[in-house]
Amino acid sequence: MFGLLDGFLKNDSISLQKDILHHVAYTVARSPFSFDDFEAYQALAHSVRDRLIERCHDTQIYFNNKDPKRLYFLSLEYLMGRSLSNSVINLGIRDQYADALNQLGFEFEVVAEQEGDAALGNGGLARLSACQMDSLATLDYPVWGYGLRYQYGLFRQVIVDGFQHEQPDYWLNFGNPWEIERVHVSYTVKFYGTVKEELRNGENCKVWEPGEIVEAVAYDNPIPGYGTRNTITLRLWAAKPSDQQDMESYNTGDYINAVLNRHGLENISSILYPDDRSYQGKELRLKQQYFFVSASVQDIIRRFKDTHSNFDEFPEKVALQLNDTHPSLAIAEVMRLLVDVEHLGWDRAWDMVCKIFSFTTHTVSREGLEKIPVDLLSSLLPRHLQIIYDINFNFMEELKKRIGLDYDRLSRMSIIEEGAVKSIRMANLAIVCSHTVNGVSRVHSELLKTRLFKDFYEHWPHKFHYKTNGVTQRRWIVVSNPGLSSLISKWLGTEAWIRNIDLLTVLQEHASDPDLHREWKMVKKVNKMRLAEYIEAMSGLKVSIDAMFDVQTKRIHEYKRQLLNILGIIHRYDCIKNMDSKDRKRVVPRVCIIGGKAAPGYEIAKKIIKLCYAVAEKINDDSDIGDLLKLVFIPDYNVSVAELVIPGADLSQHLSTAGHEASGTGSMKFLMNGCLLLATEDGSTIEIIEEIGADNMFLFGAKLHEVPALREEGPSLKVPLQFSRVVRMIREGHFGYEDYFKSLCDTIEGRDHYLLGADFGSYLEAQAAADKVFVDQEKWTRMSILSTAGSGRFSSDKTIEDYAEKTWGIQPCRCPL
Ligand code: 26V
Repeated sequence: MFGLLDGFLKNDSISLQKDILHHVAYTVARSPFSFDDFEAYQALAHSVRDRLIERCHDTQIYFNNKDPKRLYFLSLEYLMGRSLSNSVINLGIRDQYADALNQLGFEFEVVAEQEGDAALGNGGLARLSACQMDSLATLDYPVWGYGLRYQYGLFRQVIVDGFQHEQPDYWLNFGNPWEIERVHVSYTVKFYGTVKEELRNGENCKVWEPGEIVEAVAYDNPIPGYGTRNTITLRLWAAKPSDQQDMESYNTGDYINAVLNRHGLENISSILYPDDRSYQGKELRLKQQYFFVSASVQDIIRRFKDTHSNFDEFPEKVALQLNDTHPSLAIAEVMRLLVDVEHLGWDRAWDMVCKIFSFTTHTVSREGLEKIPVDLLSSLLPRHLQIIYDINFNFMEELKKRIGLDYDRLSRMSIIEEGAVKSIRMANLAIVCSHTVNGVSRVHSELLKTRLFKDFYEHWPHKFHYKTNGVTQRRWIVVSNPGLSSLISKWLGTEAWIRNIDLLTVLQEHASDPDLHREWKMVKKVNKMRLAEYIEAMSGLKVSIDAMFDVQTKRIHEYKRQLLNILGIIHRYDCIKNMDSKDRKRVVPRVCIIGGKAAPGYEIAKKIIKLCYAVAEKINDDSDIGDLLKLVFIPDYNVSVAELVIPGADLSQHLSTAGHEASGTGSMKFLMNGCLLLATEDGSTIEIIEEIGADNMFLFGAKLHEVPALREEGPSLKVPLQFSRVVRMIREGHFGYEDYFKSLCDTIEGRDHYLLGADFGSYLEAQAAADKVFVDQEKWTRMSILSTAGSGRFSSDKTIEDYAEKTWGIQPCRCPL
């Protein structure tokens, strides 16, 4: 049948116009003679969707015929942002669509602006998953992504009087043309109940009789690769009431209550947890994790069994990637299905588990490691608790043989943590059962070996690998910075860098070419104008595009030290105020831009946002200061706002206290866009230095090995006078709200765990160095070109090739064009 349709969807501008009008009339149900921008977006999206479906289908048929080893990427979070521009660019038909829309009286950019963000994740980990999916598709790997279809994405940040308020993001309100509902792809997921032992065929079997059953329904989101027909699938699960669950209630005649009771079950996939710091042992969160994992594993086993009559080849055909510990229950679920349902026997199942799982951790600190209270697991998933106990028992026995009765070590490595609240250490479970463990930058991977998982590294050195995160140049240059994209293609004489990022280094040869400089500065100027317009529309503040646009956008965390940035801005303000008019002429004008969300329960982070507003109000209203300094907080920072902000930045700040940022991927996006970095030597910055050289950026702050001694000194540490002065200004009410900000000041003048005082001096020096270079525009532009030219190592294409070869053992499987 599909053969008949082959070639049916044409991509010339006339066919696309017809197609859009067809969708206006029959999908959106509006008159093709009169529709607005949003309706045009809907019709356009459906037209693109048709093409995605075609390719998705071909890709799956091809994969099924070839039956390669597949990767299954398990992540509880994906920050996809918008899909329209990315899809048409990857499909290679953006210009044709732009033409078609033009003919219909619409502008592509305006129509694309109608789309809302898909924000099914918190921050770094979630956006990384999205970048990696783009690379996996582009590089033709046979992959399925799995996740949860939250009905409410990450909260919308609304600022009222400088305070953050959270509003629900009911993103499905306006429909979602990018997903395909698969009503027939569904699995039952069980919760609660008891485990009984039964004798079957002379063998003792565990039978789990659940107390609750929920249905998981698949929603497929096509992910098109660039320059390939391959389009892979991100399958997200939604919870629906299960008919099985209600049978009994219906039979007892309580029809009304039986129907009403169904609704609660949908809540499992309803809300994304917005705190990316602490695990609170919440039952709903655990339910979400298991729900998503169980449906995914059932789907994976079903797909394998479609083409295999036994499990002999399972480890050769299946790789399961754990994106942090959140999906680690997949380990116990695979064991349960293989042992209890497929009756493979424990040893054989265990052997397979050890061959298929790999684990990436995105966390630096011990406090950031996920733990599940045993009591909770025992009530929600009694059979899985047994399985985890059994895995741990075997592991402990094996360990004793190797290290003897070193009880301290045994208890540190145990999957079970004894203590006031007996818990499962999910990272230990993931390490014990995975063949490969990695961090997300080199220094992070080293820290895992020397600190966080030292015992495990000593036991299994071969399991520990090193990976560096990356971001996709398709989204972060081609989609978000079309001006720069064309410029790069022009100077390289090819668009091949969009698939082969190594080519970017050719820009180095032109780094001093005055023609390139002129064009490069022009692109930046246009991007800054776009950003300035956004700032004015959003806040009413007019900013000068001749000023240096200095940006810090990321989740608000104490360790990311937005507070250090604000203190630096207060210092700058204070200096300008005290200058005479002659000196003021030498000041480099700045527009300081800060953006990011604070977790709803994170009081200090919320105070930092309020402080930013308070300081901004003072500075921006001060006629004495004019264009020399402006401060603006961009509310509701998300993927599409990032696409606007990053290309317009001159300087970006990455200020984490050394040893706290596992990697950091924002810096890579800024780097690709020719933005200079002001940063500490932490996470991926260390590798960025290796690529572009320390003299191409502004580095400051304590290094990793210096941090412990500085912390040791505590409040007795000598801090610069300027630091005490700016903190005093806050305390004394220069920006109002002195009572509210008192605790903020206390944290940095007390224990100062994140070393703001210790790093303040060198931070100001780095800022001064940035000012100095900005005056020398030729030097600045050269550094900017070299930043882009050196960003190739941080393409997620590189990361994915590395994982494919060294961790997953998968090969490209390219669907013929
Ligand atoms: C933790 C929690 C805990 C409570 C429930 C919700 C939730 C969601 C996520 C997390 C873990 C967040 C970890 C994370 O995003 N890490 C970041 O990962 C980036 C990609 O590897 C990396 O660049 C950042 O340095 C790292 O902080």
